[in-house]
Amino acid sequence: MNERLTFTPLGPNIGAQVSALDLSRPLSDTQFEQLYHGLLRYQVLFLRDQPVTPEQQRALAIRFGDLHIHPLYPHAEGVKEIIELDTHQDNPPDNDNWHTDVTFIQTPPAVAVLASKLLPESGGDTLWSSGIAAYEALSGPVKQLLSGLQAEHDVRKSFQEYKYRKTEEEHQRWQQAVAQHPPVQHPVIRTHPVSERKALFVNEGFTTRLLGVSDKESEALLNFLFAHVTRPEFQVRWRWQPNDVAIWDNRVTQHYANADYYPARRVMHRATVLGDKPF
Ligand SMILES: O=C(O)CCC(=O)C(=O)O
Ligand SMILES: [Fe+2]
Repeated sequence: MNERLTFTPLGPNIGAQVSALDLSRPLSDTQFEQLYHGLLRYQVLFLRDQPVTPEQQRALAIRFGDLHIHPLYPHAEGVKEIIELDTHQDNPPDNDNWHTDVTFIQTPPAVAVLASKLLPESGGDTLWSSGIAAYEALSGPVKQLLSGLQAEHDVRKSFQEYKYRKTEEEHQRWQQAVAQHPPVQHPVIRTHPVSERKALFVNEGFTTRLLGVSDKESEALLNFLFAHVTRPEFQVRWRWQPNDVAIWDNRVTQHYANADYYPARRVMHRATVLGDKPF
């Protein structure tokens, strides 16, 4: 059997479409190796026509490592490792900012697998930006300055209290999540543990401040970096069709879920693979 996967790059810096793979079946070791290699190289991979069940999505994601269970997002029925992002009239999206998933924990996710289940007629694209390309585009002196810095990441920056007051139970869940997730510190520039490539690792979603500098310096530098990662040169934009799957390397990318379709409904399923402590 021919097990060669085909990767079609979607741009020079980030993104490739993968063909000749059926994600509903267990991947062979050869297939998984090629997929993982492709992920390291392209940072985000896209596959069309993959109507995976939550169980199949979990089985695929777990090949990459242990799965994270989100403290706040609801999960797909019967599968607690699959987040259900169901945005509608009473639940507006909250991923419409540039972020890297779950950087508010000591070991942020290495990989995420996202499947489109129900889409608006148009809109709802997702954009990814390469932290590697963003880092490489910086000048030498700025790279050097940032390389010595640590940043604080806080769950409360994206999951703001006012949004979690619909019921007493919801508010309690929020309070518990916050109590269990005190702010953490990560390097501003991280090194990929496998490819050893360097990437910018601050994100507007969760990064609150740079440590060891003044508040004004922190604010100015972070604002520059948050704007820098949004440059189209570092990005790929995906127009979803039903049953697409995106797999991204969450160690070196950030993404933005475009919220231009509201109040139409959009349903996505995400599996999140735990990673290592960034260095
Ligand atoms: O719904 C999307 O397109 C992406 C949502 C998101 O930020 C995520 O799944 O991590
Ligand atoms: Fe996300």
